[in-house]
Amino acid sequence: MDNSFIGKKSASAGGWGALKSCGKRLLQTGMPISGARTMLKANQPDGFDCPGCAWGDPEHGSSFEFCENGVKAVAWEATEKRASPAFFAANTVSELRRLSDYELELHGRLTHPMRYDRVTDKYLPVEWADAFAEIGSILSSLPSPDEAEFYTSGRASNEAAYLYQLFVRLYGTNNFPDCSNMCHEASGVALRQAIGVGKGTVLLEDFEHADAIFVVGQNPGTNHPRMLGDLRRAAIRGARVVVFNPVREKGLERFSDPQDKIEMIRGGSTEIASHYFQPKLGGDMAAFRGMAKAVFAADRQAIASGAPSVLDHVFLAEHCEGFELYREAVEATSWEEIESQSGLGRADIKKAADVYLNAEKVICTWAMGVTQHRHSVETIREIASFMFLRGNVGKPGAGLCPVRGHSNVQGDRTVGINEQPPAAFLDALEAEFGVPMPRRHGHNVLAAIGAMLDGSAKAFIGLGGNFARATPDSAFVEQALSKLKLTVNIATKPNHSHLMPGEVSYILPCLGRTEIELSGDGRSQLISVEDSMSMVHGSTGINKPASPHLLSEVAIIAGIAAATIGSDVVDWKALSGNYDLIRDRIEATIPGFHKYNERLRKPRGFHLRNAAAHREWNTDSGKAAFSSGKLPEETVHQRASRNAGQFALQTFRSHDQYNTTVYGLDDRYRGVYGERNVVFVNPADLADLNAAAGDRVDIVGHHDDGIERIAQNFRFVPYDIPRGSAAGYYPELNVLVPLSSFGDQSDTPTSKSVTVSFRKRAA
Ligand SMILES: Nc1nc2c(c(=O)[nH]1)N[C@H]1C(S)=C(S)[C@@H](COP(=O)(O)OP(=O)(O)OC[C@H]3O[C@@H](n4cnc5c(=O)[nH]c(N)nc54)[C@H](O)[C@@H]3O)O[C@H]1N2
Ligand SMILES: Nc1nc2c(c(=O)[nH]1)N[C@H]1C(S)=C(S)[C@@H](COP(=O)(O)OP(=O)(O)OC[C@H]3O[C@@H](n4cnc5c(=O)[nH]c(N)nc54)[C@H](O)[C@@H]3O)O[C@H]1N2
Ligand SMILES: [Mo]
Repeated sequence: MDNSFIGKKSASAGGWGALKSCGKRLLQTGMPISGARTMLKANQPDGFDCPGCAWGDPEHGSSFEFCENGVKAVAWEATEKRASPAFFAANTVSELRRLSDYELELHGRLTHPMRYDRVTDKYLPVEWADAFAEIGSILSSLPSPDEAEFYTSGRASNEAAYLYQLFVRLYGTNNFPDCSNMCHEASGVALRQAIGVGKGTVLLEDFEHADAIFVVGQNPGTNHPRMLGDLRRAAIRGARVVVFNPVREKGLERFSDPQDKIEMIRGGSTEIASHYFQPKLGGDMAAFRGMAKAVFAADRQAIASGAPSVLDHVFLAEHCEGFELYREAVEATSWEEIESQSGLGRADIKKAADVYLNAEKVICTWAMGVTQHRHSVETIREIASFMFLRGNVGKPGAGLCPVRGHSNVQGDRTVGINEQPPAAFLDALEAEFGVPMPRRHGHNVLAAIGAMLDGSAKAFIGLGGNFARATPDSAFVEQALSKLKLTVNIATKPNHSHLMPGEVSYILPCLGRTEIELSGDGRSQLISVEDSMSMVHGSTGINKPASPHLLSEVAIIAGIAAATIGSDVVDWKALSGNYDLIRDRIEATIPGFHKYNERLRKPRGFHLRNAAAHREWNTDSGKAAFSSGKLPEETVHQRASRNAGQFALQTFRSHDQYNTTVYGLDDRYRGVYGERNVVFVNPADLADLNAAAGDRVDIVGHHDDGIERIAQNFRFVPYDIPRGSAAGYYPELNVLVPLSSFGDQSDTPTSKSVTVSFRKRAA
């Protein structure tokens, strides 16, 4: 069997490999001469916010915050390749549909607004004014505004997102399916319940003071590479880094910092994780409960021996509610249950608990490995409860840190992209604009898909993103999109969501983060974004737009809004001509933005106050709330292990992709080259399956809804991953993620817990 696609794994993350990859990337994408200048301006006070990830920017960092995957994200946008009208003239939509995500986006930046022509099955160029007029007339002819779905992907700036929600609410609906519904929704829900605010409580500076950092269900080496710099500095000064991840991820093991000249010259690298635990998929709640059990045992022992309690009783008494119930729930959970569900031995869990006990200040970070399970909300509540035990929320060097995905996904939420808007926000909008706002809750991603499938939705507008490929059961979603009356995608590059045209369909090309946004009067506009640490900062593009026909997202939204609802309530043209005016409206309607325009122009921007970080709890009880639920009845892992031949599959990202955007076919840190249709399994499982590395299989989904789901022609890669677990790349595997499997309270598709088996393909 040909297994030449499996090669050497990088010895460490970062280092020369990262630099080499950057050089290659710049050459391949045909980045213009201004390329180097573009890179130097990323995440700098007078530059643009890197569209790569939502990790915070340092106050006194090196001259520029360099990161390999940031380079890819920037080069991807700054490419010289163009998906021009000639490209669309040469290919029918049916032909384009046969291309992979990778091949499709390789064609480069969109240059003209395009309208689908059913007769020729091609997209043809149109004038902006005509596009706005037709979109406006279809939207205003719908019997109810609730028949339209307004999707947002988390790259949109605060200004674009605010204008978008304002238009949509004035139009009359709260239908805001958002990428965060598939991402950190569970973090928002759980943290609002636990600490009264759906965001993390730490600042970047806290990483300089933490004694221990728990990194749970996250692969920063690929997805938040700049975080590795902070983890490395912490490791060097002796902080413990405790990882929970079923997969051995290179970046969490060793990192060689491209910013460190000595490390680069010596070819050295730094050990990141002091402890690396490999739980089974979905086993984190049990692991945290086990650690809490160990903490309570240590507490009893301390008290028995006359030592002080290991718990922070002042914090517990003054700030918390539900502690006793939590303690009872923890004590009532048996070690057998904890071990079987977490897949970790008692001794290992105690080791992790010891790190926690020996640290004064602890940070816990997490991402999709925690949020994309059925019981994610409960798991994050458990994490918060565990952190409360020693007062690790609301003090310097400690706290809860969900690491966000898209570079402005947190900001979009802050400025009103929310299908269940708080009444106070709607009141503020009504006061500011003098007209009633819709009060009915709208659709999230799953509800929007449901409405498309049952025919009650008639229109889809996408502000960025790739709805058809990012969502579960992608085959169904693609069909659902093509049944609509109107589909509109505001985008920078062509993707598969554009190839499922409704009756009337537009692709509206916009400027990217790196490009200069000129307003009506020719002045360059500043936009703003919010990172994972709630820092709001400015971003100004520096590159010439990819085409003279592009409009900014703000201008496109303003154009659609004016054509749909007119300009009586809001002067769309004025707002899109001067973003300061949009920010004035944000300041007037959203707490925390006082002196927005002034403070945005300070070098590092400003911090949105987080009440929980100051130990003010905006929860129902006014206290930090422990949760005391039972462990899940059954995790994906336990379910799969009941049936011979079944595995628990997670869908994650390779090193060469940004969500549905595939930059290349390699996954250097995992030693896979030139191939994305792979599935990682434990070598012992491979032997049991009588299979070898490189063997081809179909992956068959097992879900109790009678629908057949098969991902065809994948190849085995033996990997250091627990037995009974499997992993492969999204979006290719989204055909296996069932729409009807989602998180309790979060509605997040369970992309990290899919039950599958393997079927050998005939040679
Ligand atoms: N270069 C690059 N950067 C990105 C992105 C990108 O695609 N490319 N995407 C952006 C976005 S939108 C997001 S949301 C973030 C995503 O950032 P991550 O959450 O790091 O993304 P994933 O690749 O999904 O990785 C999930 C990690 O969790 C582990 N995991 C899976 N299941 C479990 C579990 O049950 N328990 C535990 N403990 N671990 C588990 C996996 O092994 C994997 O290491 O990154 C953002 N940044
Ligand atoms: N199976 C599985 N599914 C998942 C996940 C998973 O881990 N596993 N992760 C989920 C997560 S965390 C997320 S966040 C979603 C992501 O879902 P989305 O946000 O919908 O997807 P992206 O792939 O980030 O969107 C890429 C497209 O955005 C457009 N784009 C890029 N930059 C810009 C810009 O500046 N402006 C505009 N208007 N458009 C732009 C380009 O046309 C590009 O094709 O996917 C989710 N789906
Ligand atoms: Mo995400």
